[in-house]
Amino acid sequence: MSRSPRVIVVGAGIAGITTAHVLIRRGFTDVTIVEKGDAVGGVWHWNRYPGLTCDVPSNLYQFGFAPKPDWERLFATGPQIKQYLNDVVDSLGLRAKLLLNAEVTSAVFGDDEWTVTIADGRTMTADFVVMATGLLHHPRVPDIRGLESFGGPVVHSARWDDDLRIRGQRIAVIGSGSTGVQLLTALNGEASQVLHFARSPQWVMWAPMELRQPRLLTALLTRSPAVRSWLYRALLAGSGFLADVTTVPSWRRQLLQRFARLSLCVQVRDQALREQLTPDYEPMCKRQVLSSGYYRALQSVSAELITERIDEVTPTGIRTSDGVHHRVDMIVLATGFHSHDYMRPMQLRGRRGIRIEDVWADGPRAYRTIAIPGLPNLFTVLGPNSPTGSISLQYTAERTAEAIADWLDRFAVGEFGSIEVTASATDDFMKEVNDAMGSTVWATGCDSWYLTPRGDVDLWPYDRATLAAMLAEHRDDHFVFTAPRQPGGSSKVGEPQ
Ligand code: NA7
Repeated sequence: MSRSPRVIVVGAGIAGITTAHVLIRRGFTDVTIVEKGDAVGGVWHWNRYPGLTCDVPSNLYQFGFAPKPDWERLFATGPQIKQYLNDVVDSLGLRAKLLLNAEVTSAVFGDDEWTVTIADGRTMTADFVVMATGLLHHPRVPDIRGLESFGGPVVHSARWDDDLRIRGQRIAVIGSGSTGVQLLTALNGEASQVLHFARSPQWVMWAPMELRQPRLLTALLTRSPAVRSWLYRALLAGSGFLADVTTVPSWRRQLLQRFARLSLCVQVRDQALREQLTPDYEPMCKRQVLSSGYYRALQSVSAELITERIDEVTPTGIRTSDGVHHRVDMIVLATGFHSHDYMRPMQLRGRRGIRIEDVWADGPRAYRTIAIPGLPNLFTVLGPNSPTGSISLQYTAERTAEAIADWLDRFAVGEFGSIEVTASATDDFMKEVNDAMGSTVWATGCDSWYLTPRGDVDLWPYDRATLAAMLAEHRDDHFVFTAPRQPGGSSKVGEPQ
């Protein structure tokens, strides 16, 4: 018996685009990508604040199956990446598979199939659901007293409004992660004054973020597919350095950390300001911020650093805990995301009605980033413990999608009707991962968006080869299967543990 699986991919960001392409490449054409936004791109669609730049080199921040030879800059801007993702969707023919403006509100499993409901009430059924819903998706609006009383505009970085007036305004930027640093740098100069509220300053490592891609390189990459593929593989191999320094304590880690410290010392000569800007944790413990212009911008007359805690927002400004009232016309919240919500708040019900809130009562967990006990025929791409801080996302998504396609092959030839990872295999994996996390730089004592509410590091503590090997290895003993549906119902061949 052979059967072509019906697949719904939720999310049209990097993970969703990769999954849809890989599945179609592997011969599974009944794929629908369901996207809540009105365009593809995920974070690159939702984010469009001034200064938005990717902190991964452009020639690595691309799909292995869709290399772009003519990146304008070594580190691409948000609009350039958004354009690239749109171009890829068109060139790979994925547009026809897309359902935009379609927020999934629930997904319920029963009788070996998923019923997916869209916000407008439409329902769809599928044999498999792939959650490619991303991490940095739900803006975190801080609970600051009086915020709602502010008389001017308050905008979160991920919901930027292009009509906002910047010129001549006094603007408060709250938050000192990559976003706050990029915003402060970009707004400085155009605004009359930018106040950076950085309650915990971050290490800001110097990198040539504005450097243009050399014309010769563009010409070579355009003309020669061999050079293109060589460069991509070289960058992928080179990025192993990042996995190494973040996961293994070594002189290499110390060297890079020294460079982060040096970036501050060289660019900020004023002793008092330097002290104010010195974090109380190790470089790279949080997601490392890269910038070539932040420290310079901060030292200009139109910028000010405020490290005092915010006490309250008033109708005309922000009062800090030292009692000083800072008058501002506009407040920008660069306060990050609820990064561990993944596919929630959608209602997700698996086997026998089990809810994702119950499965994840102690925080997000998945087997090898890809499968969740209790949720048969559902896979996650860039799910919990994905290597967000160390390995190419595009590479990871492609390997994950290939693993999913391997299972779909077996479904298609009638080997099973449903597949579900066991709780014990997931527990063993989570224990292994959490043990390995101890030697990573992310566990050296700082608070970051990498940490789950329980304090676990939601990242990948191993190298790329281990990731590829774990995703490619299919252990039947880690899963339970039900037999393909027969006319008249499905027969169980195994019970989840
Ligand atoms: P991040 O890196 O999560 O940074 C959020 C920032 O907002 C961080 O500096 C927080 O300070 C600050 N924050 C959060 N709540 C408050 C309140 N209530 N008061 C003052 N400051 C606050 O988010 P980003 O958007 O910058 O970056 C996310 C990722 O996107 C980035 O790492 C790149 O991978 C791309 P805290 O550190 O908690 O003291």
